[in-house]
Amino acid sequence: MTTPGAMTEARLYLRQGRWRVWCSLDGHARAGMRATLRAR
Ligand SMILES: [Cu+2]
Repeated sequence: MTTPGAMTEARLYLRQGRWRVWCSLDGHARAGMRATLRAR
């Protein structure tokens, strides 16, 4: 979703529901760079 060292602005068109997103950099998701989105 993003490249190392870069800030990313993502515009997501989501279907209704819950989406789990996380950072793909090594160890980041484990360090808490993740979230759960709720689309309404
Ligand atoms: Cu990260």
